[in-house]
Amino acid sequence: MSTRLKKLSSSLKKNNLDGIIVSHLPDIHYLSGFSGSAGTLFVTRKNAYLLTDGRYETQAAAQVNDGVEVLIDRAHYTRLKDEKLVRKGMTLGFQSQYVSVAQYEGMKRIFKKKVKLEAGGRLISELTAVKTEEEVGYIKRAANMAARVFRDVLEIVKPGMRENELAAEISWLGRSHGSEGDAFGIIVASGQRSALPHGRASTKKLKSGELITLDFGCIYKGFNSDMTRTFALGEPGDEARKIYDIVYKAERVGVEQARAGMSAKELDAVCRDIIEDAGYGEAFSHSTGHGLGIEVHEFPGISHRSPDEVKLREGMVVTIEPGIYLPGKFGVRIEDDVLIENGGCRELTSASRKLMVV
Ligand SMILES: [Mn+2]
Repeated sequence: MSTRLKKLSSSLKKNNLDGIIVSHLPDIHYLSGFSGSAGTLFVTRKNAYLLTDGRYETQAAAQVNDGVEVLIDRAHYTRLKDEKLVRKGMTLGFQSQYVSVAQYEGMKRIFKKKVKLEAGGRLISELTAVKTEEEVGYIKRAANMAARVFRDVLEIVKPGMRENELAAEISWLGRSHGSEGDAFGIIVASGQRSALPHGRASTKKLKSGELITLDFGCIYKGFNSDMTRTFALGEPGDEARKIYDIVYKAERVGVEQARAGMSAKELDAVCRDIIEDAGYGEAFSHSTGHGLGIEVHEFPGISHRSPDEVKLREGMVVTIEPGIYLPGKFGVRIEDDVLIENGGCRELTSASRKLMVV
């Protein structure tokens, strides 16, 4: 068994589970090595089985890690029962946050009352949240690609270009620097659209004097980076500079303060307090950040709504991304990725975060 599977097995034991049914594809990839688009992974305290269909027979055999047995069958739960891998009296975890109602009803129908099903998704999200040195290296590499893309963008961006043309350039540049793809739908939000926290690139043309917010990420070995920069196309004016300074200060204080042992809620408050004290609390309408790794949004959320018991742990990679959005005017956000360490954090994003005027 791989180290990742061994860690999951020992947490099954701690949580009195005999096994766990993994349905979420990024988690299946992380745990088994299989990257296909259909599958179920069943992990017990000693073994792991990947169920997938005939389309993936060759790929699954080539990709799975040592100790994962591949079963080719379209009827995943029935096969688990028929092979007696799922047996009477077992207590099994499942990923309640990802399983559809139809899948859940299928599990109940096929396993009948013989098996007890418990929500166990937390076991996997806590496992993927803490990165190994090697995994941090992958995210760092993806973050470096994004930083290079940003430098390139500043060279080519000009008034008259459409937001979606710039998004296409970002995607192309990312891949040309080695990215496996876009980490998520690229955000290019210019002028008044920059007041939309999630303004996907549109057909709007960029104009001189506007602020432009870019939010995008690269992927290396399945691990994502996530970076936001707001820059100005020509002199943006005093109000924009003032708002930029507040967001910059909030982001920098967040990076200075982030460390293992602090709660996610405390880190959110460190950034939020700066923005509230400046009088823009209402204009910071989202949480401060999120875990980052095999998915762009992972456990833990860095939010004012995070439960007190969610603490930052050494080895977690999180984003810090405060913003201020003034509808009808403009918005500013700065986002960096950091590795949580004891006593502090290490920045993984290398792009300049001063206000760039191009
Ligand atoms: Mn983000």
